[in-house]
Amino acid sequence: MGFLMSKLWNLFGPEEHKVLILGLNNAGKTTILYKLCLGEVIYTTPTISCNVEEIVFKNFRFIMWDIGGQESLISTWSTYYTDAEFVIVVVDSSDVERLSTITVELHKLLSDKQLSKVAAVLIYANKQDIEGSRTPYEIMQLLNLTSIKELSWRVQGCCALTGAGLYQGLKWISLIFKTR
Ligand code: G3D
Repeated sequence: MGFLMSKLWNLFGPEEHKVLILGLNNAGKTTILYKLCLGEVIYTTPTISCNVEEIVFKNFRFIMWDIGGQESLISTWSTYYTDAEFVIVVVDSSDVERLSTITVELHKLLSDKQLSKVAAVLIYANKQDIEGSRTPYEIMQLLNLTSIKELSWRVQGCCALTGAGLYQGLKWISLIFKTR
């Protein structure tokens, strides 16, 4: 009976999709992940390898992989790419100095053949609450997103501490999967 139920759940339950959350350390990746799944801000420590959580939203089951973003870990990102269907890149909009680093890493990862199943990328322009942060439009320009023609992208301004903007991003992800 249990086996039958699990088969039926697989057939009619929420579709499962692997989503990668990438970005430099301190961008707010882990804060976003736990704000989305628990609705609260948790005390974060630097992610050494990854945090994996499940978020069920609008009949989709997103398995979210929050990958460590310290410089020494960036070279390990590709070990998580297998079967990924969606990429979220989190940018600290107040950290102007490192925007060029994340621009290089973003374009590098989007040209990786292992991510061929990825049809769209969401950029969370995080920390919009900090004075002097770049706006989502400025982030779009600085990341040179208009040069990306092969897949859909969207910049969503957000503040992980209050949750502002996070669900709009999640809604866009579910729309992408609905229209595939
Ligand atoms: P990471 O997982 O990308 O490395 P974290 O980043 O989620 O660990 O967040 C790094 C720090 O940024 C944390 O502060 C966290 O509270 C803060 N932070 C995350 N999102 C926001 C935001 O939208 N606005 C502001 N002002 N701060 C944010 P600490 O002090 O714990 O290092």
